[in-house]
Amino acid sequence: MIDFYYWPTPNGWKVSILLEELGVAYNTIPVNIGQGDQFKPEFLAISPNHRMPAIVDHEVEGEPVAIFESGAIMFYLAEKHGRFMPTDPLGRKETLEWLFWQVGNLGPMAGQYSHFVNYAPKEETYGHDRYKNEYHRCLGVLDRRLEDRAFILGDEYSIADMISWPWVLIAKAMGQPLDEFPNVVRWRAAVKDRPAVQKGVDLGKEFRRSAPPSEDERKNLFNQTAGTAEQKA
Ligand SMILES: N[C@@H](CCC(=O)N[C@@H](CS)C(=O)NCC(=O)O)C(=O)O
Repeated sequence: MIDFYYWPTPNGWKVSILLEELGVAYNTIPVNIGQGDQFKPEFLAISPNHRMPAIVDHEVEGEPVAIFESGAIMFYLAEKHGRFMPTDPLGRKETLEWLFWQVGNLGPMAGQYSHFVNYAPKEETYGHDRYKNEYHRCLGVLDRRLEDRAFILGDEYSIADMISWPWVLIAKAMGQPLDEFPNVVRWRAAVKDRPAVQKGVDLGKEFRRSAPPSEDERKNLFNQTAGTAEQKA
């Protein structure tokens, strides 16, 4: 059994989608990031960067294995189950390139853009425009990659698609139309059609935010410093 530390956000969906695609048994442990669960010492022992998603794999020889960072989790699970990732050295290299691209580019740029769209004072335009442009640039990279491929790695759907898709799913909600990225539009629809993807995105939907964050939630989510985890412990 896998313990899955999760909250329904694009970063959480990457792993819920993969777990659903694999059809493995998992036990969801909600990490309410608005309430500050990400700073609890027991969670930090699993995820030292106080971010979800994280997993603990109990189906191993010896002590259970804790894994944090979505890219590492997805690589670990794909390798363990021998699915959704090529096995030849060049194919593995390409998988790693696109996983690193997502966690180092598309994810953070979209995440910061979302922050400026949803939470920053409206007069703050420098940060908003900086991340809007970077997100736009990443969509262009993805569109070019998909020009002559059905999926990011080629003909086969893989963890590279699962990790990138959630941050493209929410493009329109963030005010970024996709019309100028026709290959991304085609790919986004093909991935969305998969029943496991729908199940992954629906996981914990009852916890999704329906209103702007309260003052307490803003205190937990924003203005974090190196001392925050200590103060909360
Ligand atoms: N690079 C990390 C990013 C994870 C991340 O940023 N998770 C957010 C939710 S989308 C989180 O846990 N936020 C808690 C906080 O901001 O305090 C990954 O890909 O796993």
